[in-house]
Amino acid sequence: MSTHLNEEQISAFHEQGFLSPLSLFSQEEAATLRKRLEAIEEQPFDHRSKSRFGLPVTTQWAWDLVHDTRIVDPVSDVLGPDVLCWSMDWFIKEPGPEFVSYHQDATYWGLEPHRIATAWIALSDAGPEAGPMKFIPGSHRGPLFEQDDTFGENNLLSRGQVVRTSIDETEAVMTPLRPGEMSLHHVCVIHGSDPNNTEDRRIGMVLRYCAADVRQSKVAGDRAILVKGQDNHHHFGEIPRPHKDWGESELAMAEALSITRQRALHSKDYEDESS
Ligand SMILES: O=C(O)CCC(=O)C(=O)O
Repeated sequence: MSTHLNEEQISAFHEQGFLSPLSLFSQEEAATLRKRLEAIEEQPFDHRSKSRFGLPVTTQWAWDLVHDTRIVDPVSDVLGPDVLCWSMDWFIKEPGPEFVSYHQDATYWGLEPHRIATAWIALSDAGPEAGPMKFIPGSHRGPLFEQDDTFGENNLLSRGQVVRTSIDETEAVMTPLRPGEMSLHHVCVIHGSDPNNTEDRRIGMVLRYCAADVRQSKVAGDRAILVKGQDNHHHFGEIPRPHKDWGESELAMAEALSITRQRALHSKDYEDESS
């Protein structure tokens, strides 16, 4: 069954800056992916376990997963025919006070132009009580705001980034998802999420995709995976399909990429250290 978006959905994405919910995986598939993640979390805290972010670099199943046409087809409907997967992130919100402050992704990733979309995939219940994503519709068409680093204790963002503008909470649209469903959002849309008031963890597997003409403006050495069409721009180094799960060269590439990304995402911290 095709998971391509129809014209109405494509227009809604461009108009609102997000689209939700989209059916993706069966409950069983979502449960299998959750088990894979939780098995990795149980490993000793060495570079293998730290690298759940690098899974598409280190494991064949994750490299294949980011190519899944059920994800990539709708993404290419909004980004165009040539698509790269830039990253796999995880937003895991345990029951309790953790939250995500309102922010715009484009401000700190260093990727330009902003032909970038995130596929946020629920591997557990992300219903209204679990603190699902919430978006300010149309905000991706407005300015990119300065962000303050609050380093809030329960903020899931590494620096507790908050957009420096007033948000009218009545405008926010909450996007609850069932396990196996996904939302798409534009890299410039203002978004955040509230605490998880359920008894289960809320697990978001978060895949970031960009059009092939996007470049990394902050650091050299960034990499991405071509998942559809052609890359005639070569702005990113290639990430080949792993020959072996957790092989030495695969782990070395993931480790090097993780350092590159830390430099890009936390460049202010790096500047502070070297000054
Ligand atoms: O999972 C969340 O609540 C926030 C996720 C997020 O900020 C993102 O995917 O860009």
